[in-house]
Amino acid sequence: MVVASSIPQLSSGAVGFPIIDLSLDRSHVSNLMVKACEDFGFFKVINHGVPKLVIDGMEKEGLNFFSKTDLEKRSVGLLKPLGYGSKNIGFNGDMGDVEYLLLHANSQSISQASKSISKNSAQFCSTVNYYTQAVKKLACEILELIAEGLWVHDKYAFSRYIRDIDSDSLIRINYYPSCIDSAAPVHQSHGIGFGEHSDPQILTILHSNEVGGFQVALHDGTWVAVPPDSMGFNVIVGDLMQAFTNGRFKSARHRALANTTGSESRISIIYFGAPPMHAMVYPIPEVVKHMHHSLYRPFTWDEFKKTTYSLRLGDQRLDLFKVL
Ligand code: GA4
Repeated sequence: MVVASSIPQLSSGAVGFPIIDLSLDRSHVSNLMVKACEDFGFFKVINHGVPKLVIDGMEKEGLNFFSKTDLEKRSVGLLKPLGYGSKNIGFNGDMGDVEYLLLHANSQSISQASKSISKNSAQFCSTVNYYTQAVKKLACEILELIAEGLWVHDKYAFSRYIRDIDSDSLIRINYYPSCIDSAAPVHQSHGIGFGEHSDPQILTILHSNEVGGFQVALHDGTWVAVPPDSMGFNVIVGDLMQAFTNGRFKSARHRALANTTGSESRISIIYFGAPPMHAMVYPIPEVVKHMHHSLYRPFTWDEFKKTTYSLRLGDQRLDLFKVL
């Protein structure tokens, strides 16, 4: 079978990120995913099977919402932490030049939220549901491929958490206004759209339009720009995946720069795959076996999420769960 991944050299000479073609041989793809998770905690998938129509529809609903007046957008409510937000990220003083909609990824919550988000709430609701279902399916496929690549006996060891009816997965639309539309002077936003952080969940699936600004840090801390590609999805290892794999995978630190030069707005749509609140998280025995001891103590997602929200965006929250 043809090689399913490439690690392109960037013109600067820096290493680019793996691109994994999901239409190719399954066992090869699963090995490449494990390698990408180990080396970068990040990769891009192409030929992912999510219809363009579904992505375009979601993006259109997002742009439609963000083009509304401040008053209209605020009427959605800042549901702490779900709902509409502008500039404030979390509760501890983090800020960025970004507007966002943050929703629970289950159809009941989407339907409820739709009523205050769009005049055509039925259409908004079905568009967001279609997108969420398609991306959740992709996330499950990726998690099952990773389980296979890790030789974990139970192929559903990770995906069962986000397949669970009570999964706490989220869907987020981030809107980074063009410098022309941005209300914040550049000196105020410090050039940051969404500051450096790792995602606390299991796995993140990020789509963006053709506007750049997204960056991922290598393990040595070097920041690398991810070229925008509206045909692909970016896959980001979250903190819980780092815990499940006993640190064999590291959650990828990433950030979005504010749009300081371009005349186009950047929009990204992000699915965060998370377990139910009371699910226990601990390093899986098959991985620990090769490493002799667990790096992290068992904890619930509820406990981890509470810790996450008590800290700053860029904090290394998983360190607090290490076995001493
Ligand atoms: C980062 C990943 C998701 O966007 C998010 C974010 C959450 C928020 O914006 O409300 C957090 C951030 C994220 C991590 C640290 C805390 C919580 C803002 C913040 C300062 C929805 C999530 O789950 O964690």
